[in-house]
This record gives sequence, C-alpha cells and structure tokens, in this order.
Amino acid sequence: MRTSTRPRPAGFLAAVLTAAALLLVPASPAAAHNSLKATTPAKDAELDAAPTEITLEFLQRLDPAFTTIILSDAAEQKVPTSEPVVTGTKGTIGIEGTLANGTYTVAYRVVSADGHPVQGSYAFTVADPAGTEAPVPSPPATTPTEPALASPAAATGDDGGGGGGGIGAPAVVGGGILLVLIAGALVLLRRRRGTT
Ligand SMILES: [Cu+2]
Repeated sequence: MRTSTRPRPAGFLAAVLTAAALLLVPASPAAAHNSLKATTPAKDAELDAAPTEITLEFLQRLDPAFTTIILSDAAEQKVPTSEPVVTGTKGTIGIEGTLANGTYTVAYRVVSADGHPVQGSYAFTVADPAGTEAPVPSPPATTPTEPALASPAAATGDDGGGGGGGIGAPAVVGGGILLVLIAGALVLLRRRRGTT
C-alpha cells in the first residue's frame, strides 16, 4: 500500500492568483504625471541611416533646467552630443559625428511642471548598409547564472539502497552520479520545506 501523496493545498494557489491580480490592477490615474509621449528615432527603431539628433516628446512642458538626455553606445560609452534644447514639451540633443552601426541607448531624466521627475531609457539600432561597424564591445560581466536545480524527478528515486558487487571504475562513476542526484534531491526537499 502506498500512502497517497498530499495534493498541493488549493489555498496556496488561490493566494498566489489573488496577489497576482492585485499587482495587475492599474494604479489610480491620480493627477496625470508627465510621461514620454513619442521619440525620434522611435523606440527599437532600426535605422538604415545614422540619426543626427534625438528628440523626446513628453506630455507636459519640460523644465529646461532639469532636462537630461544621454546617448550611449553598446559598450555603454557616452556618445558626444549637444546639451538638450528644450522647446515646450520637447527636448532635443544633436549628435556630434556620425554614429557607427550598432545599438544605442537613450536615457532621459526630466522634470515637468508638477515637479515630479520622470526618467527612463530606450534603445534604437543603426544599421546603415554603407556604414561602419562599431567595434564589438566585450560583453559586460553578467550576473552569474544560477546553477540548474535538480529536476523534481530526481526526488522520486528510490532510497538508494543499492550497493554491492565489485567496485569497478564504472561503478565508482555511477556512485558519484547517484550522490549528486541524492544531494540535489535533498536540496530540493529543503527548499520546498523552507518555502511553505
Ligand atoms: Cu507628477
């Protein structure tokens, strides 16, 4: 006879779904803060000619004293540009020189009439068939990827009562793999206990 495995409590799932639903409810409209309305070049645009300037248009008038627009390349190096020129709801920077092919990021931070700062960034790509290729940046140090968790299937193995027979090299290797599987299962079990 096997003891029936307890089903995952339905309450837990319900709680998760409720939490997710709450997160999805849009924040109250409030007193409409400023936000980015349109950009040139457009977000994620792929241009076959290098742009000479970048214009960001917001919903509300900008304060020229607090308008920052920064262009940087794929290597996260700042690209030389003019200071932002603010006209009403628009801020524009001129690009010095010609952008090489590659992906660029426009980062902005502005303050509008209601005094709230708005910031963000977006990317566009220059892919001029006749253009120069930007030097490929060395990939930035990424956050280390988490080691793969032992699959749940590993936890359902038997108690590992085996053992015996001659200890040849293959058996040693097999034993090593078994140890890794058991260790993985233990870690998994602990995590499960820890989270519930
Ligand atoms: Cu605001």
